[in-house]
Amino acid sequence: MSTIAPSKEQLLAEFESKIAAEMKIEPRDWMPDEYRQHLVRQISQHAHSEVIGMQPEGNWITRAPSLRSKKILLAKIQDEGGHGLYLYSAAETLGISREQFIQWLHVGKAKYSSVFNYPALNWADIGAIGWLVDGAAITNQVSLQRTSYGPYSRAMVKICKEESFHQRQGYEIMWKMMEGTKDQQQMAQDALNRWWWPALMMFGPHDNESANTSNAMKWKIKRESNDQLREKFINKTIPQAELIGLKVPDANLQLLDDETYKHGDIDWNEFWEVVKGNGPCNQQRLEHHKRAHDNGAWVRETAYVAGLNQK
Ligand code: BYC
Repeated sequence: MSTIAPSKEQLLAEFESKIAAEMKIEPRDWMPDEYRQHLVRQISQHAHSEVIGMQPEGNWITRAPSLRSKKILLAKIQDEGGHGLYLYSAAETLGISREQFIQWLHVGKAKYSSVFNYPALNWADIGAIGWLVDGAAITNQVSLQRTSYGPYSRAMVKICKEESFHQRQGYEIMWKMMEGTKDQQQMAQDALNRWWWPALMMFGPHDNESANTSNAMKWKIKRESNDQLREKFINKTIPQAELIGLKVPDANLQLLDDETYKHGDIDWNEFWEVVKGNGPCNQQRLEHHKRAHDNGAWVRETAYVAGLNQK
């Protein structure tokens, strides 16, 4: 008995009906090339962000002000490395090797979040990163738990559980500093001033400038747009700042009748310069990653040989 292979039209119709029915697309399912490429780009960039994001914080492990804060920071940074690994694994299910993803990062073909190209100058910055950068990341990732690609969605569920601890770690640092001396309060305010706008930029360009959003929404890769997520983050973070006596550095902020905020203009020139590689730490972050990757070659080779021996 001969079986007739389904046509591309039939496969596409089946794919679209799964998306419409809120079913997850799994690695062995047929998917359009554009859907696969979109996911390869987004998930690998997300993985790179987690791993490069370890650098600004890693710098402060040896200078944490107490053993308690050092242990918490170590655990947090280790979590970020783990998030990178879940995400590389999810991206590899799309048929591209981890080596390839890393190579694309090293030659500048793959991006990572702009926010990690800013320096962490003092301990208050560790508070601001946890509170604002992880806070922004969670807002996005909670939404991505419902993404249509199964492995990405499942990675997000696990990551979100850990990220909420990270956000609290950062907020606790800011809150303690605001209960401290005038100098400590000033340090916390200064860190908020420097990290607020880069945190808002993490959500990407406004919806009308976002080249990838239309396909991402059609395929339910993204469930909410860049602006919707940014607004959510702003509306929940401003009351947190006010509660501990911090002032969000936006002279044009307006509280609207429905208790939401209208924010001032974001400096998109700065954003695109950082994305293009001209931020304060782009070069340093990438060089550090390349050096660590080269220094770790023997570990990968040993693990590979050990893996072959087991076969
Ligand atoms: N930075 O069409 P758009 C963490 C690019 S780590 C750099 O709106 P899309 C943590 C964008 O890629 C977790 N580039 O894109 C770790 C596109 O260029 P390409 C961080 C950006 O994909 C350690 C172009 O601009 N979270 O939590 O629809 C310590 C046009 O944008 C950025 C993630 O990685 C940016 N901020 O939406 C602490 C989230 N924004 O690729 C914490 C995963 C935009 O066409 N990613 N671009 O050349 C996403 O959710 C989406 O990709 C984005 C952008 C919302 C970022």
